[in-house]
Amino acid sequence: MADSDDIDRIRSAPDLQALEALRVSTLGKSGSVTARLKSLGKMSPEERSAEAPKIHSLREAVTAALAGRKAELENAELEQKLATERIDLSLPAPQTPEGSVHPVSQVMDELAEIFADLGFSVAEGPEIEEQWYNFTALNMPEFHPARAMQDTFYCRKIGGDPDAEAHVLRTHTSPVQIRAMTSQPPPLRIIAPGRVYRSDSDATHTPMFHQIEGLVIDKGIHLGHLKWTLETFLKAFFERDDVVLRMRPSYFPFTEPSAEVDVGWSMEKGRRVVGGCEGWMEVLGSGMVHPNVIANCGLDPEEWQGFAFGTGVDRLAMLKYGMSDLRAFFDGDLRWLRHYGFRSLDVPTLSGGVGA
Ligand code: 2NL
Repeated sequence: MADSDDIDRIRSAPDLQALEALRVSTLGKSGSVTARLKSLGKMSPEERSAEAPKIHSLREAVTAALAGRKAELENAELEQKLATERIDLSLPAPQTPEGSVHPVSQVMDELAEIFADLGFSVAEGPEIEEQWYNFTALNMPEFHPARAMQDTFYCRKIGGDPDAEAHVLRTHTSPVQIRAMTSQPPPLRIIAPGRVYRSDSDATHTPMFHQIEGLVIDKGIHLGHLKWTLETFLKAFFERDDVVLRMRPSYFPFTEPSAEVDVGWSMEKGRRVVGGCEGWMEVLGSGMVHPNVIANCGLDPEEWQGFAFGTGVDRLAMLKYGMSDLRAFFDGDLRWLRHYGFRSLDVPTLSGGVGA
């Protein structure tokens, strides 16, 4: 016969298994509570109306006690698990596929670090750019050859105003610097690394590549500042003190005077490396910011001067880490990435290069 003893036993069931046994022995097919419910059928109507409420409330009490104890025991089990199953975060991680840092990202980090030491901050801007920032402000008038359709990707907003001037995929990172010059007061020392786009594709050109440009705007800036900055940068980047620079007069619409910068190379162990001067190779374009550009940004060129330079990050990566094919940079070939990639937790120190 089920009674309050059953309820006491349920409340003190030591574990879920014992509790299940008690459920079967009370509410199960041949359980004690079930037996009492069945006995109602054999009772006289008077007896039944006296007994039925007691038996039903007993069944309810047993059911509630079972559910209550079950919740208690399950909670205790969880607490126990939480207390014992701790993860030791200092153990080595399980073997998982490991990615690598692309040489372009690595070189951009190295460049940011070198120029941070020289007091430059990193500036960013949109890759879909207005023509004014990409061309006009940079002293490239409407019919300048660099604006020709074959070099520039033009784009329009779908559903946008068809009469509005088209945007372009930025063809260099200079518009980032124009944005900096028009949005913050001088003096300015910034580098602008990032993706740029030109409609050009062959063995040595990809339609997307990476550029880094630098810009200084201050009072009394001259070519000497430019040459010292580039020499200091190239020595740090190639990790050699014997980096020799040669500046050749050149032309860019946004600088006057303009200079192309060559570095000396020499043969070491059958390979051409930067340093010494057995020959020259071009690494940078540079110059004094054109007075028109300074004026276009709302500054007085009599008061403010500056220098600027630009180069291809992909080419710098190839030179430093000895890759020969530009196209492999953007193939996403895992074997190439494993070979030339950098460990994700490697700090971009300057000691991992071929010059080390
Ligand atoms: C190259 C040459 C260069 C600049 C970029 C620049 C930017 C502003 C004003 C004036 Cl906002 N100049 N940038 C100047 C000279 C050369 O890049 O060969 N790039 C791959």
